[in-house]
Amino acid sequence: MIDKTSPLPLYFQIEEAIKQKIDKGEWESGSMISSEREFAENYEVSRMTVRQAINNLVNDGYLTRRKGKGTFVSGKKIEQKLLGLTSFTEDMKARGYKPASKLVSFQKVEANHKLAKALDISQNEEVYEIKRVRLANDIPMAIETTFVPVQLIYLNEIHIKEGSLYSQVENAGFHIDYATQSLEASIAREAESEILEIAKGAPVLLIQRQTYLTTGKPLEVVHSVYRGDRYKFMIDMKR
Ligand code: 16G
Repeated sequence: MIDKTSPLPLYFQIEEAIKQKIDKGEWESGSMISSEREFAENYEVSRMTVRQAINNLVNDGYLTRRKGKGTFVSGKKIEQKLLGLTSFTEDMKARGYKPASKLVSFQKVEANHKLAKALDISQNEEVYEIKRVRLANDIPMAIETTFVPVQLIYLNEIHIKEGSLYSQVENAGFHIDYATQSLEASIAREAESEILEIAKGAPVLLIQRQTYLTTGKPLEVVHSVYRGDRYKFMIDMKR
């Protein structure tokens, strides 16, 4: 497996060997891999060499380190097309994952100047501030903070906890029309990394969405932090 006479660096050969096992499905996602010491003994290389291979695979998203637990084979990235205006619940169901939310907080707060402007309400008007961890098959995918004007719609905390915001809005007779969304790269801060079960400083995607109803009124402003190792956004382009 490892050819010490090869001009290819040893860490690279180990990396390729591990990648193959993952790609062929011999090592299933979620399973724990051997320790650095075991790898080093098996391959008869130094632990430094093993560490370098594993670090590269963690950075490439093949492996995930969990503090105090070990190193695990990552799940496949969820591919989301940036096409229609869909909700997290719809996106996950469409992919065969079980959507769920952990409600971190649900409260009414006064809108600051910037938020009021974005939601087309007066400053200091009340907005729902909803913080949720969004999960797919019980794995945390994103942290989402949603702001919705209180005057616009009554939101039920239990429903938000157990179900979908968009279905609650639509069941109340509103029609969601369109959204503008931005995506940017960032790194997980300490609190985020704990919630998302990733390392501090791991890559994340910051997504901001502003959604409008068919009446032209803004429905929501949403700030989300998505795991960079789990999410891949796809865009179709035609010339
Ligand atoms: C998605 C939206 C978010 C929306 C939520 C509703 C992104 C980046 N964000 O997470 O703006 O509030 O779906 O989901 O896609 P729900 O209906 O399942 O509560």
